[in-house]
Amino acid sequence: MHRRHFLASLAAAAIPSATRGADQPDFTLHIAPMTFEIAPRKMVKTIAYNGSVPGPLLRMKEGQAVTIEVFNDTGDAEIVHWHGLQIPSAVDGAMEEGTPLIPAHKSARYSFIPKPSGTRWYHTHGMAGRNLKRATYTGQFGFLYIEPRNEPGDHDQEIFLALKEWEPYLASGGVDDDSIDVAYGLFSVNDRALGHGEPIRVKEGQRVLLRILNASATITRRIALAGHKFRVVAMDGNPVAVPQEVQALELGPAERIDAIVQMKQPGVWILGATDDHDRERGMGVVIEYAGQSGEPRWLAPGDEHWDYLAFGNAGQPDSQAQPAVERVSLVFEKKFAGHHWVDKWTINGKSFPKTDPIRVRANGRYRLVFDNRSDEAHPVHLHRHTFELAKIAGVATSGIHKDVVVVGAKSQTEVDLIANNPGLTLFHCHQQMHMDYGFMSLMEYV
Ligand SMILES: [Cu+2]
Repeated sequence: MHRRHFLASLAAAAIPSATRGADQPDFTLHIAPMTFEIAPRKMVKTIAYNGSVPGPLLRMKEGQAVTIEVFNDTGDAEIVHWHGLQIPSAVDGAMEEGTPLIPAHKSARYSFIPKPSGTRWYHTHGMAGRNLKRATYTGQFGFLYIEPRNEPGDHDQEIFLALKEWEPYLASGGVDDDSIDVAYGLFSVNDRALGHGEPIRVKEGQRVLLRILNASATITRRIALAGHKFRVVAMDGNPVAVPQEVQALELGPAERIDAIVQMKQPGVWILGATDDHDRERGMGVVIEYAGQSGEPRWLAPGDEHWDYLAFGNAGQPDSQAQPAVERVSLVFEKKFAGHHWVDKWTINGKSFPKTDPIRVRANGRYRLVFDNRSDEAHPVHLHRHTFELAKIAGVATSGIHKDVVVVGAKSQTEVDLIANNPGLTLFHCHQQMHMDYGFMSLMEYV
């Protein structure tokens, strides 16, 4: 049995028109201000795609060319990034790589051949600085799923869940300094706060595939499903070497996890943030078995430690068997900018746009060494490429292919990269505040 079921909000729009002419785009997006009801009489004003949060699910076939027309119906220039796709710089959706901005009240067309298959997403790639009404603080995000040529049909339902915070405001940061950080007033899974949307309806014995995205601008999220375990099958859309059952999932901003849940505990349960404050303010969704009713139950998971290594093979990637692996060291540091001011971030001692470019040769093999000397974790993202995790805090691994990796505080993560997509390539922290204040660099093919 292989039934596809989407949450109602995701099924809207964006179905390619069967009657389109040769010049018609496959998908159309409108960027515009909108208001949605996150809970009864609780409205959130934001900017989103096609009037929905998340934007429409863009479902593509691997290797089959698509054209997406994007109308910018706002008063500011915008840009859309197709996250996790191996496509040319001119359409990737980052102005630093040379993709043009879409001027206010104008449109642009993006044409590319979607690859690789898996759970991808799209989002604005604008800058925000201290203006939290812009960039990834808004509702400008949506799922982009690339169907593989052969999809294994081993689940009964497929559900897309985006985790998101709303009503951002600037607040004083940690205890040790007076840095400025971002805090939020409301939380949701897709467009609804916990308890105020339709539950996910399941039946005992079903295998439910959850495709989960952390669409946060700044927050790393830990989530659990009371009474159940997740079998992690893919990360950032790419199948993992060793699928593994865990009690809780952790996702940095922009990370995706595909996990299968075996429904074998009839009841009404909460899938939500393990952080009580954020879950109680909306970060969760109800899972309801057929024929069950009552108050949704939450049970905190154990304090199992989230570790990428659980999903990889022990030992180095195969690329290590090949000669000419060059090491590229990237040191991340924070520069305290002053009390009640936003910190600056540096890569090898410099902030963007002054950062030194990472120079690679086409088809060269590189070991990128992310050396995080700061006391915060960073979800670093490389555009237009997929890398393989090679070493985490000194422990070798292989078989985990990603486009974002959370580098722990005061820790080193090494990844292997094959430079197989020539063109300017952006590397940055996906924490919007870090990216906007210097944590960014370009990779150049020489
Ligand atoms: Cu960061």
